[in-house]
Amino acid sequence: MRLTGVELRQLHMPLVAPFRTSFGVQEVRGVLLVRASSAEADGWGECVAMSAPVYSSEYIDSCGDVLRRFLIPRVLGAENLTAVRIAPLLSQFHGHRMAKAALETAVLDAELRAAGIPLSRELGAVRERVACGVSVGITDTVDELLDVVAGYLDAGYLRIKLKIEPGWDLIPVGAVRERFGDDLLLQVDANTAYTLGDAAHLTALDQFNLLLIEQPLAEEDLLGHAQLAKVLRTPICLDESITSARAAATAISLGACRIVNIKPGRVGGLLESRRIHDVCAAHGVPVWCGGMLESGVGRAANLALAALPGFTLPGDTSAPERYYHTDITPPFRLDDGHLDVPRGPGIGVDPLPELLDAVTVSSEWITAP
Ligand code: OSB
Ligand code: MG
Repeated sequence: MRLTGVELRQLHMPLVAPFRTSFGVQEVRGVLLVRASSAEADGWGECVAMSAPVYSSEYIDSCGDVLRRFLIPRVLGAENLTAVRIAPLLSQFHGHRMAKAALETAVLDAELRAAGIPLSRELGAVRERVACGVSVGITDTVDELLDVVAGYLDAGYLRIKLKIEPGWDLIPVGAVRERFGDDLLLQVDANTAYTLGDAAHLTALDQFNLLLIEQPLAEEDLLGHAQLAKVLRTPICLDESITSARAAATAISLGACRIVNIKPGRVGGLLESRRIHDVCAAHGVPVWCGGMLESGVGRAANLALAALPGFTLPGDTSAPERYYHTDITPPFRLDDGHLDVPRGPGIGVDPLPELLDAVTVSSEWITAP
């Protein structure tokens, strides 16, 4: 395949409700979509970076800049381009994994569409539908949290993840456990809001029989997580810290985590995600598919990944209406707590032009000189 051009499209998608985490409140999802165009087919990739560098160091405009200046020009010139060649072609450029992931996914989608192969099959999926959980933001009151959780359980979600931070942890988590009972699959996500000095406080979470606590400490603090793991009964799951298969191997050997959240955007793409899946499987470490409030384009790719055999825990692959009044693709429907893995070639869904245009704030094409 030879790329004829790449489109960078910025979207503005209002969320159905503000989403509050330990790193801030989000009311609108800015989305950067990448379209890779070739004579055979076009492909789509969603960049998961947010508007500000509050989850990781990347943000939408940094991704747009590095894609425009460095990543796309390198890939546009290449003959016989395939998705597996993207990472080696871009290895000279350090970091910027979310930007690289979006470009790799767009090229992989174009390549698979041209060949008529579904992404799930290409990755090695073993399931046709995926068990779904939902990530619940911090609310103003515990009563409000209980109502929100009740609504998601009514909708059929199989697992609840509560966002926590210092001052919003033992009381809300205890209230949810008490109200919904011991059988509820419940976990928490701190998004790096604690320090090792909070270890004694965090051990009080052990009484709630959580599936896991996600990323209590800083992204770089693998040793801290290993220390914390010695005093916590609740398994530690890493999100922000797992930036590559190498990072996953290091974290597992240090004893920093017993479970891994895989987000293709954070780790540089679907191919690296599969390597992380394989490293974890080899160590007997369960994985689950995280989310970044994706539109239908990113969600479709996440569902294909989540269908791999090592994804044994329900992920944050929620249905579109949990995020948006209108998505840009035909909506995935939650059925008995599951979403179907798309079956069509590539990511298996197409953005609908009218819906896409309605939320587009800018578009630019980068073409070979
Ligand atoms: O830490 O998993 C996270 C959303 C944005 C950034 C980071 C995270 C999240 C979520 C929601 O928890 C995941 C989703 O439902 O897409
Ligand atoms: Mg997380």
